[in-house]
Amino acid sequence: AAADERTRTGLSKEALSRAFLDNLFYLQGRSLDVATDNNLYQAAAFTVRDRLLERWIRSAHVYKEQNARTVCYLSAEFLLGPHLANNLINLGIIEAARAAGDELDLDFEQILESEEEPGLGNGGLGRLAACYMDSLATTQIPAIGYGIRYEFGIFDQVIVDGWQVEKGDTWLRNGNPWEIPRPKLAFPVGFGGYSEEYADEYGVVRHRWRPELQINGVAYDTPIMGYGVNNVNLLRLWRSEAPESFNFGAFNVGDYYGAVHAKIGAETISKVLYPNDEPEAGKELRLKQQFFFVSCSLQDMIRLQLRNTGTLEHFSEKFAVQLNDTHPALAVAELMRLLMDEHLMGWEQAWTITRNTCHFTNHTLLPEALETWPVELFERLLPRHLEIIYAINQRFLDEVRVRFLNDEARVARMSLIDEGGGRKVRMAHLAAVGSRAINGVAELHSELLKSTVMKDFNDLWPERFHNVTNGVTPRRFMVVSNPELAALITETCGNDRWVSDLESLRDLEPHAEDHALQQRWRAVKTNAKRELSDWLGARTGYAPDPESLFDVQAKRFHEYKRQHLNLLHIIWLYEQIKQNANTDLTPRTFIFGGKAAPGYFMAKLMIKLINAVGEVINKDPQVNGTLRVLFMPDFNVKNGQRLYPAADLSEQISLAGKEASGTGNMKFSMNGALTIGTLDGANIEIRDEVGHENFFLFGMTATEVQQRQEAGYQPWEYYQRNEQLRSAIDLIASGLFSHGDAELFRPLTENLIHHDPFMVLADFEDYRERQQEVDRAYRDAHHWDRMSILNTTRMGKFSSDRSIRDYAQRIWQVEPTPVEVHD
Ligand code: 26Q
Repeated sequence: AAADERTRTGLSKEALSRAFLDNLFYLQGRSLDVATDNNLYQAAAFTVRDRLLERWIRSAHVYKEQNARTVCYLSAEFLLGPHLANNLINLGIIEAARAAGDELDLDFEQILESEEEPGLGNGGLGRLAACYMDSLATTQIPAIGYGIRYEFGIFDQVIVDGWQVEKGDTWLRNGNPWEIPRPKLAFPVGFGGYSEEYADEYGVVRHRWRPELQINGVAYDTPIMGYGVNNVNLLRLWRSEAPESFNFGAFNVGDYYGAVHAKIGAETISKVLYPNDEPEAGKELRLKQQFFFVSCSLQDMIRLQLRNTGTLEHFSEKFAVQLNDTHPALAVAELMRLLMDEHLMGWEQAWTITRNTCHFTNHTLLPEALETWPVELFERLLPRHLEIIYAINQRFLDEVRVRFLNDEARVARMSLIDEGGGRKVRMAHLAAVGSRAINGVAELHSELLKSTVMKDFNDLWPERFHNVTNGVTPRRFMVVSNPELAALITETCGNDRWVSDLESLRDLEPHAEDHALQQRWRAVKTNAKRELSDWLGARTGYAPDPESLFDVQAKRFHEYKRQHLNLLHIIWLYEQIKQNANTDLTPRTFIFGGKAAPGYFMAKLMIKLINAVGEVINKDPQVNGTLRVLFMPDFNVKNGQRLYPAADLSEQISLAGKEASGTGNMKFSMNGALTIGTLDGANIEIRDEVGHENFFLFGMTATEVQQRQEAGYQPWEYYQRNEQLRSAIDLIASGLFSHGDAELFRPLTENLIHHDPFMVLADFEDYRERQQEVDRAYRDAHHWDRMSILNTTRMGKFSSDRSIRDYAQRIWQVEPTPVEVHD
């Protein structure tokens, strides 16, 4: 017991409560009676952090001793969400902490609520990186996440008059108790200047880069705790700063304002996260950000390797770099430069190391989302890297010419440089050429990757292509967000093994028929719906009926995700009610959530239309509560955690072939929502796992989509032929939802009728029919509950633990390194 009494490490209720009061007093300068919510939160966070630190040091020590290969996950985004509850769960002390809070008469939930979430990502890709950090620690794989410490993360969304308005995110304003700044751990990063040749002491011709400008990247470390293990991994985010010397230099020549200006320029690099889907995404600052964090991260890895072994010869045996999309693809060129120019290695050896170190994950097939950068910009910002890219390209294209004789068209297609209309560097090609393995994020996506955007590469190197289906962490998305469901599952299983072995939920399957369990399952769901209803009521003025079917679509706004398909169906239902007051409908609450990129006009118009339709329907006495349409403002990790437990139906309705995987689909299903969805991304695999009879399928397949497109798709024909579809579109165009303004939504309706690039009209009828089946199915409570239970129990495959084990075995060739903690 004595060991457990230690103030900074003890896990008992008493130790926690003593540590909490200590931290409140000595770190916040407050006693309980005058503490603010933020004081209480900070004290709690430091109490938990203290307990992570000893395990963290221990892990670092064991990893070094065992000399294990370290996975370095390079990502421009980590969408972490709140830490406190998650760390309490992973440490296994949430109950002790709650009890300590109760004894001090504190509102535990309120303290958890006070945390500002680090929103350092846009959506799926950033959240995936965060789930993978959790699973890497939980599966005991030594790993470092490398990224950017954005001062401003993804914007906060507020809705004003139905429109999205962006507010700056100020997550750091109250300080961040989870990070540890490492001011001494900093690396210089160059920009601009020129590249020169010189002869070394042996007369060997070498290259060096003379940058015009240097800035510093400073490390900020956040410990990432595994669940039920002592492993703690590292998330190392870089903040940009002006080097001290730079300022003094300017002072000496008397250019005070010049020095201040340079300082601001340097600090701008890590200032703000770029939203995706921006029309002008090819911004210079974005390329600077990418190079900045890639260079710092590789320099850090090289430092570690030299410290541990004194040589870089075995670098690729000690580090596996995973490139999260092309955002860190510059790693290929920068690792080559560091090895050759800074560490004097020859080309062949450097190339072998680079190729054995890097691995590349692709997250999209949308042509407009494939990154390219103007050669001119490269020349100006990264002249030496452009040289290296040219040299890689030359060798690579020679290889292509040998394999495919007299096929210059293929050579042009595969080149790292797009020569058509303004020369551009193709980042996906750079990543592919420099990587040992290339993977997509769901079966269908990986197949399409091989047959479309990466076809030529698959012809050349088929053995490099893999699929690793995405997953999400059941810790955050079940245990943290849905504690009542977690408790019911644990009680029914007789243990909580499922939390780190999600496949074991299959043991519950026989209970799906059990009426007593079904009833408790439904009660848990209804409670979650009631909580969400209260929350929405306080924020939007409408508190939906928890007995109604909660139908939820929550994800970034994009035309390919087809929020407007959902909306057309709602309008169609509304018309049914208007035409016949006795229409027999299951009461439904439609809930939307999601942000639109600030410059994406259509996406913002879709948000406005949802709010406009909601305003009319929710106020119409004839609807009489049967239909409700709500928009949850500011969908982020925290708000998602309120949504997933409360959903009955999950909308996964993207046009087949467009959604690489989706991960929200998994979060909903784990929490017992049924899915209405297309055969797209991971939906296909989810349906195969949960059983076709427990999934509402509609729409064209990816192959049918392609055929229809090739045959010349005419949305106008659907509009003319389908009277109900036409009247729904016409209702929008009439101005009914815009106070008579027939112009407001015209860009949307005209686009649907005449272009409809994501084939909303083609899939409408099938979608409507499947929604009718949903309506009927919900009336049979026993049957619905059974399907709901089976959706949860069959989700084992979609734990990110499984994804990480796939990467570990098939891509990285790494083994778990358990960490013991001794008192
Ligand atoms: C690129 C250039 C300039 C500025 C921004 C960007 C940028 C930033 C973020 C481009 C794309 C993203 C994010 C993409 C993303 O989230 N993709 C999603 O990844 C998920 C995880 O694999 C998949 O489940 C989704 O299907 C996919 O859309």
